[in-house]
Amino acid sequence: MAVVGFGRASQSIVRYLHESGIRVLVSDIRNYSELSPKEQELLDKCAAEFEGGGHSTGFLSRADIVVASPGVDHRHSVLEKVRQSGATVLGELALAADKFTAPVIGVTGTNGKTTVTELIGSMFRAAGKKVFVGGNIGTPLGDLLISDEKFEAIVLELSSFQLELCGDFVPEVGILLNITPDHLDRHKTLQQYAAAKMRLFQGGSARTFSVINGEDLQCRRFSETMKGIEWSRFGHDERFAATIRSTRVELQGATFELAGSKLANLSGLLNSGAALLGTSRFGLDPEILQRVLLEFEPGEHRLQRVAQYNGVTYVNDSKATNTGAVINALQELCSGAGKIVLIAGGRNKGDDFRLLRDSVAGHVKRLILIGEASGPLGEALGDLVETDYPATLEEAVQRASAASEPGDTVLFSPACASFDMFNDYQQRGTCFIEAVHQLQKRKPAEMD
Ligand code: UMA
Repeated sequence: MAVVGFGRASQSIVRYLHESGIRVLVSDIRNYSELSPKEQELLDKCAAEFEGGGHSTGFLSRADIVVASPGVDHRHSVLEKVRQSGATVLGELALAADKFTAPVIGVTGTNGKTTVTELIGSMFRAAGKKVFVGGNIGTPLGDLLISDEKFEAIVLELSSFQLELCGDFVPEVGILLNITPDHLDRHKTLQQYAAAKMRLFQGGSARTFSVINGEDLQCRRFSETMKGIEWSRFGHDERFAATIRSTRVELQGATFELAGSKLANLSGLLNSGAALLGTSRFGLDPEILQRVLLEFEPGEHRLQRVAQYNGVTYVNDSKATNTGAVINALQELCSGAGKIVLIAGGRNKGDDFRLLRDSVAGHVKRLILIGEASGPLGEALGDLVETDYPATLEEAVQRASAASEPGDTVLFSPACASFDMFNDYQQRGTCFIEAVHQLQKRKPAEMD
């Protein structure tokens, strides 16, 4: 077998294949000298051969099966040629499809999937069940294949990249949270992006309990194209299986109150509805579920309130890497027209930034744009409000501070990937937080 791309997901797969006694070839665009000492050690131990500095048909077509990392586009010309030479190209989900020993709950959607995956994991844990939580969330699927633990449930956050090469993977429960444009640099069209997400339900409702956001426009549109599936919906409509009323979620005769919790906002309520519906077949105690919902702490870098400084609130939303997430953020924070200074930008993933026009016009008083996408963002939105183009995120925070007044919010919600200036969205968010704390040091001020 061969593995293309030697990142976190594939390193775990390489370890698994080696432990299974399979001879594995590894190909990566990085050279051996560019790998970290830990990666080199793993490669030396587990891989039979390494091809660095790019992928070649000659090297890869020596394998019968080629496993592509999620970040490697399977339409890559070399992979096309490898297919033509008779090899099978698949992703980690396809490799794992017949190896799951516990029910799998797959969670996908453009935004909110990490929160829902974490929430469901917390529900199982609180109910005393041994649960594996992994996938796109960070713990690679290969770790599950290597593990000796006897899990009672498996919760996987699944990206469109993982799903488009998922082979015969069919989960017991599939959850689709929403669809807005993302990763169009790779998928090219919204249809193709949605088609990848919809593969979660390829087993049909006889095999997969199919949970979907009943009020998301694109979810409705694309679910209608899949004939014969009985959808279980969550949303505000009382005919849905899980219904949101004010700060409550109701399903199967039980009511879950979210008031006072970190989930008591629009996306939190929808995410809770999805998690409750997705776990409804496992007989978890409603009292335990209620407690989990009230105590749940969403992860960092998602609408994270960093500080209040001179009456201005600073919010880190570095995980917002697409326009849909930024629209949500502006809607959640909606503190009145023109009260938000928005810092955005980074690496463009093919998004149409004009989708932000209504939200920016409705809520934003100043735009501060950074990174590779600052030009396209400025072209799409610059006529709506005054716009600045600082060179760094630190400078962006200083300009945002100067442009805001008491009662305003400075929101860092990039609408872009982080890789032009940072290693990942976590490092980018941490940089924003540090820059906000630096403001304190520049002038004496009061923090809450
Ligand atoms: N590489 C190649 N050839 C290429 C492209 C990349 O060799 O054409 C190599 C790089 O040199 C590097 C490796 O591939 O060595 C990177 O692999 P990868 O991009 O698949 O990333 P991993 O480190 O394996 O992380 C992946 C997911 N990354 C992507 O899908 C891009 C991680 O999701 C996931 O947490 C991890 O597996 C564990 O399962 C991150 C992500 O950004 C969070 N996901 C996207 C998102 O959420 O929007 C989908």
